[in-house]
This record gives sequence, C-alpha cells and structure tokens, in this order.
Amino acid sequence: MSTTTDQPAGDLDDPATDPFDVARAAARYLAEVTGIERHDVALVLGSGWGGAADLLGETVAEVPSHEIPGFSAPAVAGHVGTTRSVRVSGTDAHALVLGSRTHLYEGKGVRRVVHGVRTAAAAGARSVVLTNGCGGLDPAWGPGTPVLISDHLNLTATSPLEGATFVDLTDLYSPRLRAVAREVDAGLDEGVYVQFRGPHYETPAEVRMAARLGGDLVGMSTTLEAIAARHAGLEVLGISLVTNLAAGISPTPLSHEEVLEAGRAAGPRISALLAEITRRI
Ligand code: 8IG
Repeated sequence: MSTTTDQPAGDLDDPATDPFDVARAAARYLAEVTGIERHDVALVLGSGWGGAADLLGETVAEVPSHEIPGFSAPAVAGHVGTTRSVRVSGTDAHALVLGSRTHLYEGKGVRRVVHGVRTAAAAGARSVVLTNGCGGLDPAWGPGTPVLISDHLNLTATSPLEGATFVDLTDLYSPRLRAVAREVDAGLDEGVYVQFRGPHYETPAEVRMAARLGGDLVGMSTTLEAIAARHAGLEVLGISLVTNLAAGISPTPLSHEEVLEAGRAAGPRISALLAEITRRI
C-alpha cells in the first residue's frame, strides 16, 4: 500500500480543483497521522468553546490544523489551531475535533470556510456539531448562555455549493439531535442564527433588522458550514454560546475581550454539555 501524504492535494483556490478531492486528501492524511481509519462524529469549536473538547474523552492524536491538506492557519486570537482525534469516553466512537475554523471575513474563499466539514464527511463522520460564539437578541440570555440553533438566516449572499446544486435545507438543524441535547439539558433554549459576513459587529439598526427578520442570534460563522454539511450528508447540530448581547440590545459597546471572558466563564458548563451530547449522538 502506498502512502498518501505526499500526493498533491490540489489547490482550493484553483477553480479547476475539485474541493472534495482536497477533502479526501485531508481525510487520508488524518487517518495516517492519527491512526484512526474512520471518525464517527466531528465537532467544530468556535469562540468560547476551545476547552470544550477536554471532557470528551482521551485525545488519541493532535495535529496542527495548517498541516492538513487544504487547511489554512487560524486568524483569530482565542481560536485553537489544532485538530484532534478523541476517543469518546464510554463509547467506541472517535470524534474529530476541529479546533480552528476559517471565517468568510478572512477573504480566503468559501471553499476554505467549509473544508473542515467536508473533511469530516470524507473521514467517515455521520454528524457534525457546529459551535460558535455569538451575540444574543434576547435580553434573557446573559453572556455565557448556550442556545441550540433551530434554523438560520444566511445573510452572506454566498453559498458553499457550486453550480446547479439544489439542496433542501428543511430541518437543516436536526430535530433529533436537538432533542438529544435537550435530554442532556432540558433548559436549553433555541433560536434562529443570523450569519453576517463581519468582521465588524452589527450596527444597532442591523440588529433590529435581524430581529424583524426572525433572528435570535447574530454571528459570523456556521450557516455556510451547515449547508456544506447537509450537502455532504451529515446530520447537523448547531449550538451557539451567547457571549454578548448584540449591539443596541446591550447598553455597552462590544469588545473581543468581553467575548473571550464570557467564553472562559462558561467553559466548565458548556464543556460538560458538549461532552454528554456527543456521547449520546
Ligand atoms: I462572539 O455580536 C460574537 N460574534 N456578528 N455579532 C456578530 N458576531 C459575533 C458577535 C456579535 N459576538
């Protein structure tokens, strides 16, 4: 059997490259360096969720994400730049934990934004848990409140799908997995996540617009990954950590420090929540 790490993965920036070829190359690379042939579930850790994988189980292998074919270096302070293979405690399952994510606002293209999710699918995952830090529109959600994503508004004006790829997004955020999450924590609220391109936060007028459109949460990630995940056949669970009240809801301006601090404070609770949900998936 030949090794595969030396095969050129293809350049995601080249329109002639099939992004699924790069995802398959990334999955082969992960199988080689982790020794785990198939992963069952994948987790993408957003702002505030960086420590949440620690309770999941035993880390079998950890690799710098940028060494995986098609992945780029992380750009945001507080985002962990490693990808881990974790044996989920109490199960035979292996989780692929993507500790870094490429955001649309980095300008590296939509293919890079969804490459992790496509890699997870190529690595065998049947479901993906997409987490993020976001702004909340409901004043009852204090900083550090986890909220299940029930649906989304994609205000990025783009899609990860190329060509005439018509994918149904009804029940994109799996009712089954949301029910599993509620078995773990019956008090979990849910809401509609609105993705803006960023990297600036919204104006108060934009937050009022999001509310009138039916949004409950505002952020800069997740919807494009969820679409790519559905297209790849993955079951999707989305969980937001409200790290701040959205602009205009909060009397004080937003700061990235505030976001990081809310994540740190909520760490133990959301770590336990994520670990227990993953065990039951
Ligand atoms: I953390 O209030 C975090 N990410 N768009 N708005 C947007 N993204 C965010 C916010 C927020 N908080």
